[in-house]
Amino acid sequence: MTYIAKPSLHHPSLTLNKVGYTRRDYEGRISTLCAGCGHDSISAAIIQACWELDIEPHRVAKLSGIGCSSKTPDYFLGASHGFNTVHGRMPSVLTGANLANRDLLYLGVSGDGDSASIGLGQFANVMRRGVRMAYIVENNGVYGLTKGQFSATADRGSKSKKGAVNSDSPVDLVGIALQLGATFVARSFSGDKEQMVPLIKGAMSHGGAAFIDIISPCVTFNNHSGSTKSYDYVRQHNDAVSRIDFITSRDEITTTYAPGEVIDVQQHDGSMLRLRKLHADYDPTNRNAAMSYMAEHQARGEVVTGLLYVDPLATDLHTSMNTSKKTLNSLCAAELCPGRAALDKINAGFR
Ligand SMILES: Cc1ncc(C[n+]2csc(CCOP(=O)(O)OP(=O)(O)O)c2C)c(N)n1
Ligand code: SF4
Ligand SMILES: [Mg+2]
Repeated sequence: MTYIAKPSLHHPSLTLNKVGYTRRDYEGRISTLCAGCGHDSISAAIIQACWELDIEPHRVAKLSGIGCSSKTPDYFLGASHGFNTVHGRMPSVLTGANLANRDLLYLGVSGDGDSASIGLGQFANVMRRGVRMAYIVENNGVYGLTKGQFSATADRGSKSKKGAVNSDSPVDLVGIALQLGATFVARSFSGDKEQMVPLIKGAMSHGGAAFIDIISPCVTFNNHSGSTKSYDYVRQHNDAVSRIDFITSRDEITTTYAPGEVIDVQQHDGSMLRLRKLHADYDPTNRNAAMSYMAEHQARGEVVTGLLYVDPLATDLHTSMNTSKKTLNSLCAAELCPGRAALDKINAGFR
């Protein structure tokens, strides 16, 4: 419960990362979510990823909308910047914050209702603009917080806990992100921490818009037979395209897999995504091939997980807008004012 404070004292033998923090320093308050909710497993993976990446907590800004999923930033990275926005409006607030301060690492956390229902327009625009961020949707196919109505990602024909059948076609956020130009697109499952942690590390080190759709079962309203977002369904239909390792530029890079089975993708910051292919025909650097692969496998009822697409040379909104390299609050008056001659020229252009 949030009113029970976690003890701030750490055991002196806890391991420190390279910037001097224990894993506990990346935790937040005690979760108020239902026991067994997939969202808590995602919070644990975010904590692990940020600790292993040696990120100083004050360098992260976590933003969310409204929903059980959007409550979770309270439960991790308690020493980071945070902003809980209006339902479905997290992407525009994140975009503004990012443009004002390009030095922070932006982590957007949202739900399928927040991003695919009310917030679909904002989701689409933040992806097509290439805002540098790691955007995670904790996808359970329902509005968990408001008691289990179908969300826009619920599959046609899937059943609610009370037996109602969903007759609408689902919104596929992975397909939209791929189509609109996101440069790192992945899908994972909250029950697979081994897959989630390197994906989150890769997304947080990526140079552009990184999106991870994480199927995250709602144990209270959407974990029955008839749901396609339940623990049992995803375990039975999960088809991983690759197993991923994340290697920071500081680590020694060694090859541990047999040649021919491994693809190394180096990101702009020097970090390496090492993919052990499970499907020989899968190429995560080909956007069109990724889109048709996803469509084919989805039609067979498979939930494809792993790193689906990455553009290692991705650039972001700052590059396309040619913005100042400095954060807005560090620009002085002389840098903000172009000078009398330049202003006269601009004014003359309006006459
Ligand atoms: C503008 C607005 N409309 C509706 C609501 C009611 N509401 C709160 S959370 C929510 C859905 C949340 O679903 P999702 O994003 O999937 O999160 P989950 O709880 O499933 O993690 C809705 C409809 C609201 N808070 N604000
Ligand atoms: S209602 Fe569902 S989504 Fe919300 S905390 Fe409970 S299990 Fe998680
Ligand atoms: Mg939901």
